[in-house]
Amino acid sequence: MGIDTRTVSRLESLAVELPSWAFGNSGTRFRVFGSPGAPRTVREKLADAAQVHRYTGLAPSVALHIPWDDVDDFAALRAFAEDLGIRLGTINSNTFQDEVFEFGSLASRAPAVRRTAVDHHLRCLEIMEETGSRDLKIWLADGTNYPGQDDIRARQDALASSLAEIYSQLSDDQRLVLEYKFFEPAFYHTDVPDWGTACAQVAALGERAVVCLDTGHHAPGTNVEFIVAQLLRLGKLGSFDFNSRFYADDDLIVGAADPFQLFRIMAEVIRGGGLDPGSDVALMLDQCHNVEDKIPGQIRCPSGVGTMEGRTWPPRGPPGRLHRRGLSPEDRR
Ligand SMILES: [Mn+2]
Repeated sequence: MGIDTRTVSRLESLAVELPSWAFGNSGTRFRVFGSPGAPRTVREKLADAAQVHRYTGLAPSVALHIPWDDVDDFAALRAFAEDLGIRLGTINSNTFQDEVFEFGSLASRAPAVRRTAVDHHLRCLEIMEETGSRDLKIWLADGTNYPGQDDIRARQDALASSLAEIYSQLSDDQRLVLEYKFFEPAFYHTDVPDWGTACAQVAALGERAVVCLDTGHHAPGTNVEFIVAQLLRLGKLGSFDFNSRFYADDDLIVGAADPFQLFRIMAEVIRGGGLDPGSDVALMLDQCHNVEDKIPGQIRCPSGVGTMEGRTWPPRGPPGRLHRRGLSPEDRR
């Protein structure tokens, strides 16, 4: 089967957003390991991301995480990024590390907690005006650990009213993107556990509210490409967070665990028009590079997605320390 010209033009316009947090020091839930040259500031993260784009031509934008990437002057940060040949992309909110959110944020039934969580998102919308970002991405750690710990139905109503207030403040060219994950950190119920719940919540908001599908956020054995097909069919597939997993939310390099799954997913994206000119489906990486170097790790991914029309696996990219780790004591520093 030959590659037709439409495929070539699709590949030419392919763009995969990088997450700023993939460049910083990372680790497991037990320890964060430092690596030499890890960026200390958001500007250094942007410089690393620009390096990935320089090598691949596929990663022209960077997603920011608030408050991790908060700065005093976002207009200056935007200019800094543009000088590097990239732009600022999706703004990711964070309501999972502050004391006040111990028992939930947007889905909390405590009005004061919900107020704080909604205000954080309104601050993110202000930032988006300065960064020129289109998407506000929301992933919530909200949930419970035990049956009866809280009213799971009332929490859906609380979530709906929180999202409605945030959505009402979007400008015409902005989108609210709701990301689901089936468990963790909550282990009994999660307030946005699956595509159906995310879809029901955003459908109630309006056209500019869509779903983010993180490829690592499903139960083992889930047919992810079916979800892709269904969300595209409903006009609700807003964006991807690409990564891969063997067990749970492993955040490994996309396609590493099951390259053929990535092929099946991209086949449905293409069949559903998700890569057509003017499509609104945003592709992003959401990975954690713990054993591989971070810049080469990111370089491997966009090129991996870009070569899934059946050519090369593993994708080509500058070699990292992937195969040298553990051999030399210096590598352990
Ligand atoms: Mn994600």
